[in-house]
Amino acid sequence: MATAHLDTDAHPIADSAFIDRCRGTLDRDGVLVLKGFAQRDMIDRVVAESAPKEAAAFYAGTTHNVYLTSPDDRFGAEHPHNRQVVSSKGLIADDEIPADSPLREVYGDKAFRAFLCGVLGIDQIHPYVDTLSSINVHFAAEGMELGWHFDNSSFAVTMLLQAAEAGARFEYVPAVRDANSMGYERVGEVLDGTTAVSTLEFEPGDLVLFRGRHALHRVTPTEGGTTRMLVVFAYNDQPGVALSDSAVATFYGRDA
Ligand SMILES: O=C(O)CCC(=O)C(=O)O
Ligand SMILES: [Fe+2]
Repeated sequence: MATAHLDTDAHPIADSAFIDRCRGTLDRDGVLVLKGFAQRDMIDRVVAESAPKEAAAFYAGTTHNVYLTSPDDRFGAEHPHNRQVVSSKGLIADDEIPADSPLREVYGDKAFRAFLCGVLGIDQIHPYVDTLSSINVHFAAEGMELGWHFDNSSFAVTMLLQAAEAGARFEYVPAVRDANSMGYERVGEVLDGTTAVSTLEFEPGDLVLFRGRHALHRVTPTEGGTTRMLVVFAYNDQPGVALSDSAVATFYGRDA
């Protein structure tokens, strides 16, 4: 039985035919959007509990390459491996999410997790064992953005909480990179703005599953005075995974 926060009439997450359809879409497109997945009152409540934490969010204020790795000094600064992009958005970590938040109910819900396993084609799904990574709320106030990047994880599960008035477009280019190729040529074209990019449309309450390890993606700067807010539900397909000390410092600005 899934939590009452989800619209399981529109999205019967325990129904195997529904799961198969979702999995087919994700396999084909690298992305799945389930419109109106969360009930409106849940989103309102989570926005109300999160908004006061925006000012205390962590804003890394650094640039990064699209691979989220250190520069490679075999290449120059203008090489696609080393070109730097800006990510200025902020976030709060799992330990800043209230114990009674509906986000915890959804994140931990057995039926929801079983649904994710089915759609992602994995046998197991586990939270992070550190106290920071599992549920994060991201904030992008006016002018803030998330620069072009590939994800480290093979899948991401997100839900928009509050949309910006304008801007804050999720743009992506599928299959830029694969297990054999870093995709330098395409990365260079995307960074130069000389190739077409797709925009993924989603609204508050929509569930988004995205395979971002090979798809280059970004969120353009927020326009207008309404902060874009998004929750990231982070899981692993293995038990016992924790962030490294250096990742804790980079992503959350904390000492381990
Ligand atoms: O903000 C979003 O919609 C995407 C976030 C994202 O790509 C990430 O956290 O890696
Ligand atoms: Fe990403």
